[in-house]
Amino acid sequence: MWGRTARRRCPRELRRGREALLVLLALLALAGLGSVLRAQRGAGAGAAEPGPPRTPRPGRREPVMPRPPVPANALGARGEAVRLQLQGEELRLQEESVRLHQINIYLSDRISLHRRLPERWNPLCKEKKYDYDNLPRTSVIIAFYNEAWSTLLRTVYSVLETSPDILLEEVILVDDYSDREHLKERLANELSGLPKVRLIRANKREGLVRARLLGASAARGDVLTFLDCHCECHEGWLEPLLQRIHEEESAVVCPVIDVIDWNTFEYLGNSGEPQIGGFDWRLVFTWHTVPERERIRMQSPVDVIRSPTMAGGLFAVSKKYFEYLGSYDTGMEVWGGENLEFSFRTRFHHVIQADLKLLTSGDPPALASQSAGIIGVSHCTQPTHIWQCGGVLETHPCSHVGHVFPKQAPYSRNKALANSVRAAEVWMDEFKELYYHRNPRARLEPFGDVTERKQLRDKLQCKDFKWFLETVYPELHVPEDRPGFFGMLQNKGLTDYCFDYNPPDENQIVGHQVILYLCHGMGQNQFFEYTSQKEIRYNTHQPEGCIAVEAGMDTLIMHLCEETAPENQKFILQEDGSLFHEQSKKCVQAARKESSDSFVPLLRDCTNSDHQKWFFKERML
Ligand code: LR7
Ligand code: MN
Repeated sequence: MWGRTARRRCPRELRRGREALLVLLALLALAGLGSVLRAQRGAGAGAAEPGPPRTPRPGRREPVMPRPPVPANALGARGEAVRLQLQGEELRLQEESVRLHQINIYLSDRISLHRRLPERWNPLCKEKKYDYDNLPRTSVIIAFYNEAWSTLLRTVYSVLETSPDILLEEVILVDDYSDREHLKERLANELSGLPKVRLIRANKREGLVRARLLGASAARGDVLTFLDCHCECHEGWLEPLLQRIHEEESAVVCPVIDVIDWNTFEYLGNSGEPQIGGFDWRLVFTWHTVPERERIRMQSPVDVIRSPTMAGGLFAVSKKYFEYLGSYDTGMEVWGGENLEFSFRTRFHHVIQADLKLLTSGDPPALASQSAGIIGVSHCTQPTHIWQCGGVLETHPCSHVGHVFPKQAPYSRNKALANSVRAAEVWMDEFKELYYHRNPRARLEPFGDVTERKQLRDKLQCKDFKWFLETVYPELHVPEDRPGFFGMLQNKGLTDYCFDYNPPDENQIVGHQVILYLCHGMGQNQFFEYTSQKEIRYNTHQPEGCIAVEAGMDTLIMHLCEETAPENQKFILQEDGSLFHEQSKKCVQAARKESSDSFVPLLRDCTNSDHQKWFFKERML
């Protein structure tokens, strides 16, 4: 890889010049469309007013802009990994760009804004036919805050160069009060030369929720398609989303989110089965494989996949349905929480009767067309059947969009907690306690007023969270949290030492040893639940871990929990506080780890020592 990328490097000026020439050629090619495009140009600073209702007009199926040729040997031209071999000042600049953006912008700036992406779709997707002339048109809304030039512009170009002209109403960029120089005049100028692109600027930092809503309120399309500002759309990404909303107006449809590496700009992801969204009891979004029940429901691998939740950044929704559902909670600041809040809300309206029918009739296509005819936002104010207003959240396997996942958060996300609390308070009923148990700090977080959101929930006659868990997300284990049997698991002999589990990789939680650490009372990695099945569950994360003892060993190791607890995962917490491992007939003891100052729980012959006594404590205080 190193050798290959080294060969692909070319002097910056030369490459820049070549790219500029290509862009110029492309623009000349566009000149024939001049009048149409000029009529649609609306870029410029200042808040845009919602335009007049659009009149149907003919359009082309070709992308809004042709993609200028990019030499195959240009850096990262086909989405492959690039690792620049830099020294001295260049290396320093690269590192500085990573510090500032948490993305290797030094490299991004050297990769074409018009690059091609490797095929990432299931071959069956190519056989799909779309009803171009009747599909709704979409406004693509991209909110940005202090984004780097090349990642932002690559997003815009990739939308224009992959979206059929006939389907794209406009691209609305919402500047969320950025303070970087390149996003001021220079950006406005650049965008004013692009067809269908509008720029709106917030007058203060709004956070992504209200920034997106600024865009939505100016949007003229029938469908709102939200994207983050560091995306690359794959060819054919838009049609499946719009086709689905055309079929069912209450469908909220996400593309498959492919990963663009923050350091090499490699376009990752595969054409296999996409993952769906869930969450853990800290209200952190998680990815899951498609459950069996959903695979049975799907007619083919290129059918939409229902998903309990979405990641949040990339989705399409009918504008009317979005408004009907109460758009977003405008009390949410900066970042976080809105994705689960929106997912809960959408799915609370999920078509449960349809599911039941489906089970009895076994005829999903008929059902789909039937509901497509009846479900309409206009019917929703006075539902005669619950499912008339049913919403559904889906991922379309034929729509792929890449997203740069930064190295770490580039700006403070300290509002995320309050945002999650708002979602929990409005939508989770008594289940919010399970969240608070696992994140005691959340209980203390000021979250503002949610009266209006609760009223919205009443008005829409939403189902409750119990229904959501049982119907939409049955895979999620619902903790029992019996009083006295959850929280920190503290030792009596050692002062202030608790069970602690810190897997090096959050996505790979099994296989590591449980240790003892000073009790911190913050839930999270010191939170355990003792279940009536006698498991000690580590269930702040997904998938959940259960403490096990491997044959002949004396250490406590995290395994995945199972449907029924296997013998090596069973512990009896006895009245006197001893923690008895049934299979080995031994007791858990707080012991010093060999040749170190740290402590671990180990299996030992049972004694009366306080080092073998344990008790659960919910909080520090
Ligand atoms: O104050 C802000 N104002 C903004 O306009 C903060 C952010 N933003 C913009 C920002 O420039 C970007 O375009 O909002 C967008 C999202 O912010 P990111 O890119 O920092 O968020 P993220 O990609 O880390 O986080 C994911 O979760 C968020 C929860 O609030 C949002 O829903 C993001 O859109 C979402 N991103 C995705 O779903 C892409 C896939 C990531 C995953 C999993
Ligand atoms: Mn993002």
